[in-house]
Amino acid sequence: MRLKTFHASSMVEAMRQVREALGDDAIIVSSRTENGGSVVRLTAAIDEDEHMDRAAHQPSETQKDAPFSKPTSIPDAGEELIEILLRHGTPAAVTERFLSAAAPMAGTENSMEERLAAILSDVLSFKPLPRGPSPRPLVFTGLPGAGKTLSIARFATQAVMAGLKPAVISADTIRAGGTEQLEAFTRILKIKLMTIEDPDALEDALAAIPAADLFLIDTPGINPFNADERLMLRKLLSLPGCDGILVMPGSGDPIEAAENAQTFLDLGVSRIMPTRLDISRRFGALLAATETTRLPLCDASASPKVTDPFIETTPKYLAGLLAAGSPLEVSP
Ligand SMILES: Nc1nc2c(ncn2[C@@H]2O[C@H](COP(=O)(O)OP(=O)(O)OP(=O)(O)O)[C@@H](O)[C@H]2O)c(=O)[nH]1
Ligand SMILES: [Mg+2]
Repeated sequence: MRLKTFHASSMVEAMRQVREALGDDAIIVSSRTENGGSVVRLTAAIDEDEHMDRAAHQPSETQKDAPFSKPTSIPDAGEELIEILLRHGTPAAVTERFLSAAAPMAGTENSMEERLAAILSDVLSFKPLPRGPSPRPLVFTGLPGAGKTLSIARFATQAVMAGLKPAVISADTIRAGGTEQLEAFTRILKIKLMTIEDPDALEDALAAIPAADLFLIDTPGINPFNADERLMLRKLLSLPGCDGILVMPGSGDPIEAAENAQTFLDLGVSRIMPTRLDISRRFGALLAATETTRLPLCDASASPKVTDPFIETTPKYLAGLLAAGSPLEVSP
């Protein structure tokens, strides 16, 4: 699989260049406009080497003459990387960023997985959850059903097992059953669950907690297209010193995941926690969301069981996940 990028003054012209250079079998992997809409940029992929070789050695008359024609061929070393990223449905713009980071590693003896880990550590950032006491309240946010409540219950369980005293507050008091679900866990852990009816009450609720090592705050699932819900979350995340975590399933539509992550970044989150890795096989959404927002990745969830620990998301783990396509085949 090879990728090639074309610049032209119109979509018709760009498509003509793609067909001429790569043939009718080329697949368009992305299109966007640049320079305020005056330049169309198309990235196309082709499986057959001979098309690329022909294009590389014999640039067409159109490519030579067109003012915006600027084909970019991907070095051979990047092919395996492109295949992995395409398999995960990674958007072309994100793929290109990975390829740029891969360029200095071309020709090294390292395995694909080692190179991928180096690229991931270059392009993305990683910031695990606190392992000990932390005064910064952690606010778990995300779309409905993302895994916020389970992650809080898991974190509280791990904290109690480590001899820490977590405080848990739920702001999910509107939805029927929102607090009851969390209370079922806190009761077992002998933690008193506090609830708040509106975002303004959060600061007072925290001040009322006598002593705790960790402060975990559950929030209702947010519809990113609903202004009232966004405002409610913005208020919660305006709590001084808090750390907002975007809890996000690792798979899904990559473009939508990136757009949603950007909305949550604008609302004030500062990390992404991937969930549902055990029931996902294509992780382009995770790559797109983290690369687009530059938000660091924290620990991941790969199980519906509260007693199963989080997995520390490291470049090595993520590289294994992308290469294997399954978290079950990768050790943290
Ligand atoms: N298999 C699997 N299931 C998960 C994982 N994380 C969460 N779940 C399940 O997903 C469902 C939703 O999880 P919740 O923790 O209730 O999600 P939430 O974000 O709190 O949902 P709302 O409060 O309704 O917005 C539950 O059935 C969880 O058991 C995971 O990593 N793997
Ligand atoms: Mg919940």
